[in-house]
Amino acid sequence: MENQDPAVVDAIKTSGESTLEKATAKAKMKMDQFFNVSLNVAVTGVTGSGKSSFVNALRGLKDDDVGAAPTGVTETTVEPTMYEHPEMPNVKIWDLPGIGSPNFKAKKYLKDVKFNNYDFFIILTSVRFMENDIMLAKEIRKQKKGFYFVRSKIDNDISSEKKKKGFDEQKVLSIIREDCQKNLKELGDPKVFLISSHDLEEYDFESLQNILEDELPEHKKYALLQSWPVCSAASLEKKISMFKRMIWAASLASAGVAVVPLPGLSAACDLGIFVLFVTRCYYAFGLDERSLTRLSEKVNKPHLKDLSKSKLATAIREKALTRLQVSAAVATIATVEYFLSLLPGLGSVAAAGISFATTQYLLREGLNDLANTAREIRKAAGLASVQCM
Ligand SMILES: Nc1nc2c(ncn2[C@@H]2O[C@H](COP(=O)(O)OP(=O)(O)O)[C@@H](O)[C@H]2O)c(=O)[nH]1
Ligand SMILES: [Mg+2]
Repeated sequence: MENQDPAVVDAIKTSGESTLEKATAKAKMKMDQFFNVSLNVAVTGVTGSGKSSFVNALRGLKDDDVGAAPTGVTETTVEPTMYEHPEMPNVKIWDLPGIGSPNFKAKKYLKDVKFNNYDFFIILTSVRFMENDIMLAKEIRKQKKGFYFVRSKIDNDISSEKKKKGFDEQKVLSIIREDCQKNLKELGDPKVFLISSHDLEEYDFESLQNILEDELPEHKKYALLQSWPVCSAASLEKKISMFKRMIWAASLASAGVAVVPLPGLSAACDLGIFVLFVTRCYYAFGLDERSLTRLSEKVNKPHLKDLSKSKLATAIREKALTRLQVSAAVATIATVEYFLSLLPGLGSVAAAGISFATTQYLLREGLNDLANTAREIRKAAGLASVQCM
């Protein structure tokens, strides 16, 4: 170990393993999970409760975007419809059939939709929860799966209440919350999240994200945090911290130091991991064209997306890597040298021969550059910010 690059020794320590070989194997396994673990979210509720709109919102899409789930249509299907996250095919949101029929049988419904395929259920209502919602929740619990109650279309409630004298938003929200919770007592008073699919920055979407993060197993949490839209300054910072915590693994997995562990010697570097890592940051931080356009529209600042001075973000946008799984990234290694040349302080580095320390430096620089760009854009948008961590 004494001969080794101090950066490598540090990474081994962080991995909790005793040797470079073991640390590298663990890093590769971690990165594989980080990029590819599946997350299947089931969205259910009566017809018209806002399921399809919520599915779109979770995928960062507006209802009229290409590839969005059709909304405002009467459901005729009895099969769940699967919608992949646009950039992360490992994350799937399922639009389940409506549960409104008078002779609804929760057990049969769950069997028909193959409940075991989902990590958790979201039960939506746009009014209040009814007998069928409660029956379904009980049955989901029996099957040892998680469920979360969401009261949708809160923006509608707020805008109609706003017209009344003495309007108090917090009061309106607590009345809705209590009204919904009243019906759920027999389930042990589960929390109800008030949400507008048209504006995830408002109301309880962030709390829902926080609860899910607390309750999901670690690797599923990675998929959630990478794929779900940024809904607040704190949610952006959480995403940034998650990527930071992965740097040791991304560096070890891509540097290939196990093959050539001596300092100063170049190693075969799997730059596919580097490209995938920074591209995932780019999408997770909302720096892609679609997210920026949406943000511009929301705050009515059309030039927001021109504000990004990050060359790395621009390069990723130009090379537009989508369908981000490991195999997709590996195919684009040819673009890597171009990315590398954009990062400061490197000069020209042969893409296939850089040291562990350089790989780590590149990942850190790339991550910080994209994180700061995302923070600046939020600031320019006039959205709340938090102290940089
Ligand atoms: N204002 C507002 N309208 C919503 C929201 N969610 C859904 N809608 C509208 O409610 C209607 C029914 O929504 P949809 O997603 O098709 O419901 P589904 O039948 O449960 O899939 C559509 O016209 C949507 O545009 C929301 O959060 N806010
Ligand atoms: Mg629908």
